[in-house]
Parts: sequence; structure tokens; C-alpha cells
Amino acid sequence: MTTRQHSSPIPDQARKRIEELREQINYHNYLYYALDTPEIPDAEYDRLLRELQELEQQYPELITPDSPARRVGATPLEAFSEVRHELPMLSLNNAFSDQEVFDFDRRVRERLGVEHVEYHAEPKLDGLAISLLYEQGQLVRGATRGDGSRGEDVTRNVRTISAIPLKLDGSGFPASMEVRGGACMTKEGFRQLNSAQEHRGLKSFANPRNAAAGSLRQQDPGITAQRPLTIYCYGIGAVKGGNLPDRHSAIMQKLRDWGLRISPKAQQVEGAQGCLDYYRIMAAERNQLPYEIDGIVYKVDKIAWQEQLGQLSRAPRWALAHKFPAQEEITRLLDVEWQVGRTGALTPVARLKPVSVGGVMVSNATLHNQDEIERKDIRIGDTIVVRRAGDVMPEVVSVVESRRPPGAPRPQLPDRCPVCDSEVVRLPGEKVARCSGGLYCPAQRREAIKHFASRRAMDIEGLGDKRVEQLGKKNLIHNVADLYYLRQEQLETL
Ligand code: D41
Repeated sequence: MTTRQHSSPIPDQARKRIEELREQINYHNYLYYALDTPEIPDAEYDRLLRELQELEQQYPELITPDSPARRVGATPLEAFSEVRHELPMLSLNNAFSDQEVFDFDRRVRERLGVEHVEYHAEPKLDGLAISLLYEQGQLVRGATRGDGSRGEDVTRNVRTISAIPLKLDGSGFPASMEVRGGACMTKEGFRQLNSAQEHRGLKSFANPRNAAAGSLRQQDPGITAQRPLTIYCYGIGAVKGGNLPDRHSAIMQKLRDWGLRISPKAQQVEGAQGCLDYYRIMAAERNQLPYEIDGIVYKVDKIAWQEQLGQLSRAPRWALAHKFPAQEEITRLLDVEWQVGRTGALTPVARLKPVSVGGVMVSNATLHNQDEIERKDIRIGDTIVVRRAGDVMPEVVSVVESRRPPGAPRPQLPDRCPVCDSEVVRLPGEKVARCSGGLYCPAQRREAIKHFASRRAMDIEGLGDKRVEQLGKKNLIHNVADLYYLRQEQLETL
């Protein structure tokens, strides 16, 4: 983006858009940092911020000191006392493509004047960055990262996390050492917390990271203590009265010896290609890991080289966050249709304005059941957050309530089956409503045949879901028995 000539006038449109963006970003910052309840996915937030940054670059006359584009990170909550980080907690430069990783490695090698660089590759945990200060091996302070310079004193809360040792094991640790890491929650812990929250009529959290942040920033440490928090340490800050090894990987091993948790998946790799190989392996494992990760962090392993490379505007030149494709995006809910399953269960399926989620176009997503629609308060016409993780059907996660059009109607569970017009019934105590048509209902019949042919039942080779649909559409089968009357000529015409 080029900087505009000073002489030309600023269009009203740009002025207005900048104002709009600042207002929106401030609103989302408040939801994210102060309330831990974001409404929009990170990918959408990043787009808003980038648009504002580009406009400000184009019209520097419109830059204000309080613009959210100038100020990234959390303003500390009044509720906690402020901690000034002795060494700032830096942020990470992001990469989204292999090329950016090759470029990063080339810049590192050129600056150092070396041929090969070893990196420490670590899963990038989706958590809340914190700082732990150990003096004579005793935990004396815990702080949030805040804006990198100033965070919140959350010592009393941090002390309730069982994965954080109050006292270091063994010996040989520096007299004073600040350890940095990410507080997070396992996916399982997050699910359990959310269902307990709902049970008690309390707010549920959007994702494990916000749940971790919300749990750590409690006024009552008793509440933090009940939350399934854990930590993974990824670095050190100020160190006094002692020496640490000369490689990041060796420092991490030391931290482990002293009883601090470090990621068991972290690994030393060779050059850009080593980074990318590791990235592929972790991307494939991502959904099986017990906690959420949103990318990989590569760090120059030799500390002397880290120091030589230094930093540029609050981010080290020796580290890079290689992000995974986003799993959440926003789009519009156009309509809700009800699909009839094998047992007659009606499942609400969201028809969406097509949106690319991590490189795959998504136009349908499950809404699970009627109760979920009500719990999430989803209306037709809403802007919603859709999530696609792995090979399972995408799901509607939440609603962006601030973007609800006036009069948006609630999806209605039909009284009659959309396929066979039989009565729909929901028995007391059941989560799902069902078509009462039984095998009279063509949809139930079709699903029954699919099930009959499937691996879990008769395992009929060559008769998958698609083929059953084709045979049904051509009126060649109406029930399971018809399968055995099919003739070769009929199959050849498919
Ligand atoms: O797992 C992480 N989220 C993670 C975060 C990590 N593995 N390493 C990190 N390293 C750094 C530097 C290189 C700046 C010490 C980080 C972060 N920073 C970080 N987390 C939040 C802001 C910065």
C-alpha cells in the first residue's frame, strides 16, 4: 500500500469507514479482552484490523493516538493491580504460507551470515500468555501479558493451577527467573466447564482460550481453582543470579527438570524444510490433540543467534508463528431445513451463504437439534459463526447478535414431516423430534437401506450412500428386499 500525496483531499467515504472500523474494533476488543466473550471469529477480527491499518497508512492525516490500530493487546482490568514486565512480552510475526516460511529462514540466514539454521518448532497453543516469576525457586508472582508492557497481577489465581509448581524441583535454577507460557484448557475440560455453566444457568464460553482467560481473571481464586486450567511454558523473561543453557531447546529441558510443563510435541528441526515437515505432521494431528492449537511457532534455537537477530517493533526477528487455516468464519444463515434420519429424527440443517472455511467452501452446517437452536438463539437471517474441523460436518457455533436484522424469525420445528407429511412427535425427555411415518416415510426408508448396506451392517460392497440415493431416485428400490431383485442391466444404466 502506498502512502497518498498530501495535497489530495480525503474522501468522506474513507473518513466514515475509518470511524466505523474503529468503533467496531473497540467494541470487539472490549468483548474479547474485558469480557472474554468474543462475538466474531479471529479471522474476521483480523480482517477488520487489517482494513483499518491499510486505510490509516493511506490517509496518515486521519491517524489518532487512540486508534485501535496503534494499540494491540489488552488494557489491564482495573480489578487487578498492574504489573510492569521487566522485559516486554513480545508478540509474534505471523506467516500463512510456505513461501513466508522460506523467506523468514532466508532473512535469518542472511542476517547471521550462515548456511543452516536449526529451529525449535512448537505447537502454538491457543491460550493466554502469562508470566511466572520464581525467586529462590518459589513462585512469587503470576501476571497476564496484557499489552506486552503492562499486565495484571493474577498471582492468587495462578497459584491455584495444579500444573504450575509453587516451588521448583531440583537445583541449579537462577536466583530470579521469569518463565513465560500459555495458560489453556483442554478441549475436554472446556466441554465439561461449558456444560456445568449451562446447567447452572451461567454464561458459556466461545472457545477454550476465552474460557482459560475468563478463568484466570476471576476476582475469586476459589473459582479459578475449580476450572480445568493447565499451562505449557515456552520461554523465559528476565533472569538474574544464574545461567541458563545456550540453546532454547536445552532451556526447555531444564524447565522440565525443574517441574514446569513444556509441550511434549516440541521438536528441533533443520532449516525451512524441517519447519514445513513438522507443520504438516502437526496439521494432520491437530484435531486429535487434547488442546486447541492454531499454528506452529518456529524459533532460532541458538540463544546467541537470537540475541544477534534482535527484534523489530515488538516482535523478535528470530521467531515466526506459522498459522493453520482458520476453522471459524462468519456468514449468513439463509434458511433452516429439517433432514429426516433413519430413525425418523429431524435434524436442523443450516443453509448458509457459501463461505470458504480454511480453503473449503461451506454452504451447509448442522444445528444439531431444536434445543441447540434455542440455546444459541439462532434466527433466520442472522450472521452466524460456522466452524469446520476435520472431516466432520461443519456446525453453527454462535450468532453475531450485534448484526441481527430486525424481525429475524426463529426457525420453526415443522408439525409434519417435510418428506412424507406424517405427524412429527417429540416424546417427553427426548432431545429430538421424529417423523412418525416409520418405513412409510421415503426418507426413513432410504436411510434404512443405506444403513443395511453399510460397513456396520451387511457391508455390501459397491453399495454406498450415493448408489442408494441413485437407485431410489430411479425408483429401482423401495425397501431392503428390492436390493435382491436388482438385475445387471438396471445397474448398468446408472
Ligand atoms: O504456544 C504459544 N502460544 C506460544 C506463544 C509459543 N509456543 N511461543 C511463543 N513465543 C513467543 C516469543 C518468541 C515472543 C517469546 C509465544 C509467544 N511469544 C506469544 N504468545 C502470545 C504473545 C506472544
